[in-house]
Amino acid sequence: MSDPKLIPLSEYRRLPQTQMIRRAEELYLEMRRRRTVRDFSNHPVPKEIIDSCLRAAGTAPSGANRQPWHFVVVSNPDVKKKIRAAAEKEEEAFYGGRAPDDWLAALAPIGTDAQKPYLETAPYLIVIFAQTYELAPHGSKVRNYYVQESVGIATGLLITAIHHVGLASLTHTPSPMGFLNELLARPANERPFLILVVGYPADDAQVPDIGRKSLQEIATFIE
Ligand code: IYR
Repeated sequence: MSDPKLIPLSEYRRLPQTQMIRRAEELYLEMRRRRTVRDFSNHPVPKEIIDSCLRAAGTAPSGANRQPWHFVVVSNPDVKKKIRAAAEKEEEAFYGGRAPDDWLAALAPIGTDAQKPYLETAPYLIVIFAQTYELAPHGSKVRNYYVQESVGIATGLLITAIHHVGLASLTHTPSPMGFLNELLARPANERPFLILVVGYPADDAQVPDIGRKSLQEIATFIE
């Protein structure tokens, strides 16, 4: 029989309904202002801000509470330069023929190409790794559960936290990105999930003129 240790839900705060409605709307209006940015300033960002955002990300729910994520925060210019060089090499192959035509057509409105200067300009690259398994003390593999989902949720919280503090981010997924294990000396049980580029937007930053689906398009209500 399982015998979990249960404790009271003491952190929960129940809010009056009027406040709930206001907070729901306010959060939506705030999140609506988030844009994925590709023009970054090199203006420094205090590390303690990144620490707190990572702590927020680490509160994410995860399969069997394994918390199968690891965040490598890169601010070292030499390491950023190496990541940029390796990522651009993959992107050149992607844009130069590896990507199918439909994928390139889908990216056209966003205007991306193989050049990734922001990987050096932005003060932080947060490289997110997914731990597909753990090693038990005697060395045998212990599998994790719902790893992609768990790390995706943690990444969503991180993006939200970064936006909440007034910074911009970019989700970057060079493909393949196995080079990140080698460059960052991460073990074989970790797979690169994505690179989150973090910093202030450049003063003259521009973003694609694209919109978001309406509530009617993204949700169905069965009452
Ligand atoms: N990784 C490439 C291609 C790319 C793919 C998708 I899907 C995007 O939404 C954006 C870019 C790049 O970073 O350019």
